[in-house]
Amino acid sequence: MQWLVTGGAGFIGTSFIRLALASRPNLSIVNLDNLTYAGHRQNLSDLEGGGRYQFLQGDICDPSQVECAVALAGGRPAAIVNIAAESHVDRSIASASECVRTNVLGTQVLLDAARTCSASRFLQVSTDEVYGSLGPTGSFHERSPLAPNSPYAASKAAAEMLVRAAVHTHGVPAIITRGSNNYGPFQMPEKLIPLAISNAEADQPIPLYGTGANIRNWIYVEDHCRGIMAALERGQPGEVYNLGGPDEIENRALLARILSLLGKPASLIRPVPDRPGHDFRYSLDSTRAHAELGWTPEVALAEGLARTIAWYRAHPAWTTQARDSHFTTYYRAQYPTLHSEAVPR
Ligand code: NAD
Ligand code: TDX
Repeated sequence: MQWLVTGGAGFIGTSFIRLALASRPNLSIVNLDNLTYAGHRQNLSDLEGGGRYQFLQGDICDPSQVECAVALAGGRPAAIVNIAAESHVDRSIASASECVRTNVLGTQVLLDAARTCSASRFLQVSTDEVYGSLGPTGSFHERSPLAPNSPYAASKAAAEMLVRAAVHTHGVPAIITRGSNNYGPFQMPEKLIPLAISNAEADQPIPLYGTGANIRNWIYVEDHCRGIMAALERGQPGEVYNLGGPDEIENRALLARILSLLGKPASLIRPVPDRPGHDFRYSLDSTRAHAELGWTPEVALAEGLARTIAWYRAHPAWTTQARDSHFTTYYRAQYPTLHSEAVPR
């Protein structure tokens, strides 16, 4: 059995490919990834040459490169799993065009390919951000209205609409999963948890947007990947499944916890201007995935944070190459008030 996975050199894609190959002995995977700043081929380089994993550098927006990937995956892959995206809300606020190109056009190109090659399944990895923002109570369920607030969230919602249209019009057997905030190994230090860990380890200030009262629903990346597998293998085409983590926490409390685990002072937390349009709270009701897919997240925040910190401590070279000169340019522009204080390495 062959699958085509996109974005496998990124954070979630790396974890997904490892999990899928480890748990399905007859599976082989082609990973199509164009290696943006967020893609790291070396994450999976130990799998190359082993006969079950092939890396192809290519753009999901380019139909001919997608065609090559489909051919490499045997011409009719059992599944196309679209994990590739421009995934960072702050970058989408600074400039939306790349996000729209990859997340919207790229999804359509892949849907066209799925239709042409008659792939048995198409899975679109989406996000809780398509629902917009919650107040202090309640949770989003799959029938909640979509009300995306950032350019990133809007591009992911647009991609979902194209998936829906492909199912409805062309009968593409596509499934959508909506995951909550992921954390774990291999996450780019532009995102809150790895940014906090890597800055704190270097005794550098950690930016906290606004009051820090915003709440996120955290899921350990391997739990999310098990959910994607469950939806792919047991989900119904045309359906949507929420994959929410077990814990919700305010950003300021999360940073305090991370600093305490690292043995670093809370004084490293530095309030910075709020993110424009900052969603207050996300919370997913995953009853459907529990009932219909038999999926439930297993890693609580305390355990997941301990594992994540241990991973970053064991892989300083990975963080150093992720925080390259491109990252430093981004960091200076994103946090001008912190930059005058220090530029973390
Ligand atoms: P990431 O930024 O770490 O990785 C994205 C990967 O996609 C990179 O390897 C990059 O090189 C690749 N890519 C980008 N543009 C491409 C293109 N045009 N062609 C081919 N490859 C391209 O992202 P992530 O955090 O691993 O997120 C993966 C997916 O999961 C995204 O679709 C995202 O919307 C979704 N998601 C993420 C989270 C989260 O908390 N990180 C939560 C829910 C859903
Ligand atoms: O420096 C920061 N300071 C800060 O307070 C950063 C980078 C973030 N934050 C806040 C903003 C959010 O409330 O922390 C929270 C988490 O921020 P991010 O890590 O940027 O994640 P978020 O914006 O919630 O989006 C993530 O979850 C949903 C992923 O990046 C998306 O790809 C996914 O779809």
